[in-house]
Amino acid sequence: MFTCKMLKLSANHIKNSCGRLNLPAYLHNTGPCSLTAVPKPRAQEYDGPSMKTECPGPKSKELMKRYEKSNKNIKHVQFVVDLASSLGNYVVDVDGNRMLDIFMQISSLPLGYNHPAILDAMQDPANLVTIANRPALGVNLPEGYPEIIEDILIPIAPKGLENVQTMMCGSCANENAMKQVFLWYKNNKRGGAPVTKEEMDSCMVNEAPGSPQFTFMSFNGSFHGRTIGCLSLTHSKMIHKLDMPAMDWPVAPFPSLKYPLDMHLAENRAEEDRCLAEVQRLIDEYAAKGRDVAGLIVEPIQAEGGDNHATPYFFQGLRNITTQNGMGMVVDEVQTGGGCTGTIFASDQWGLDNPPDLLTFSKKLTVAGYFYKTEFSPDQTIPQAVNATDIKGYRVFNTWMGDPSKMILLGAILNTIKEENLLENVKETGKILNDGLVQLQEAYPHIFSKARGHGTFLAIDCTDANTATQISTLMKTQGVNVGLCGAKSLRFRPALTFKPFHADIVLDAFDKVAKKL
Ligand code: PSZ
Repeated sequence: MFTCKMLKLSANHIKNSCGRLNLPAYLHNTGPCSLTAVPKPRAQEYDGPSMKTECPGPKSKELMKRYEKSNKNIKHVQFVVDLASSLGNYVVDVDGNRMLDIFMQISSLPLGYNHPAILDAMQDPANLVTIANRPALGVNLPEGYPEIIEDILIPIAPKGLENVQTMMCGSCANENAMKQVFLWYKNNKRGGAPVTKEEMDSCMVNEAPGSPQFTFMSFNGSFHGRTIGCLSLTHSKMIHKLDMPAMDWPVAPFPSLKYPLDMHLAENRAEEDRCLAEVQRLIDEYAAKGRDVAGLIVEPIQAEGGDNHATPYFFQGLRNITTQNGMGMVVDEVQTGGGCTGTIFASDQWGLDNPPDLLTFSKKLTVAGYFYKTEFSPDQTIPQAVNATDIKGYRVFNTWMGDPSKMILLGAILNTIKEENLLENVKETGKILNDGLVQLQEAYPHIFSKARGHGTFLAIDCTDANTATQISTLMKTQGVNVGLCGAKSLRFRPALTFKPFHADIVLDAFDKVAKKL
């Protein structure tokens, strides 16, 4: 059954809301269905949410049980998606429930479901060979790949970060960005001295000096991934970390600001100064223990941790401190990147003269990886005066090192962002949604507070964790799929194609839910 459906999809047959299989929905305005034509973009979309059962419904529950026979790690699955029927901003589940999706696969679908530009790219015969043959990019570079990188990724590179390394996921990008900082840091310390035999021997048994006692700084409330290395940088929820060994690395306070930001300027400035002072104090404390802090990693907005904001002043401060202490600075734009804050990267809005050294991405950019300054390139940090064949290259490496087929998707996504003026749309719709959330918290101050964000990357706090969970469940009964983050926040992560009329549907649903509480 499953294979059959996937084949149908790859043959570009999308099952429309009537359950018929026919030509792609966006080519036909099929009368009896509740698909309405939207003049631009080409894609049609449903005319609103439609709930048929509770969510998860009986079919979802049955399929989840079946899946559990072969995978005992599914307690977090919320419902089973009918991908073929999902379209644009609407996710459809196997019970026929159609929800306006403002969580979008954990903030990772930039154009919503089955966008024609993506379907077209996937079925373009010119792309077939790239989709069919996944190369090991580190050893057998496919002809045409350098041009793909130059044409697609380099044009969105942040100023000053002229190199890019693709990877497989956000955690994988952060792991390798961190590695590049450690290599750079050690190279600077070595100052051209040759690698010693002791270093080469000791690294093989995880001991210093070959495995240095360097540390990496991160912030309270951060999320940078769940792999063993990244987990020591992650501090948003206990459940991510419980029972896992962790490195003794410094964890600095992230500013706890008052919202709206522009009404608490003096207090917020003092709080950011307090955190910056603590960053420097921790660097000194660790250095005194012989545990140099080689770099730090920070999210522009702490997303999983509860949409915690800091101002450009704070990030400028971090840039100054890292430069003064000879440290690398990594900005994690895995969740903030891809246009949802109104610019391709949120850090584009900081206006730093000296940009961060590395910037990681994944999610909405579909391809994962990081941009980096040339001085942080692994090939520039090869130690001198050792047998060159032992160390040359090969320091940041794995089997795939990315996925060219996903680059095709990214090309279609970036073209669409431009053609459909989606960054402007994000700003416009974001303002409407944010204004609506502010009105909501004024109308229901006992339930909602702290509406905040940039573009459509928005959040609002609820009274407590239980209320937040209850509201997200009730929102589903109204046909809106909204995500949670932090201790008691609801987060908005719609597609870039989310329009003002979608925002009205969401705000209306919130109003209905709030009245019920
Ligand atoms: O619970 C989880 O494991 C989740 S839920 C959402 C994420 C993880 N986000 C992934 C993420 C991120 O938001 C930031 C800022 N940095 C790194 C990551 C890790 O990316 P993936 O999941 O692709 O490894």
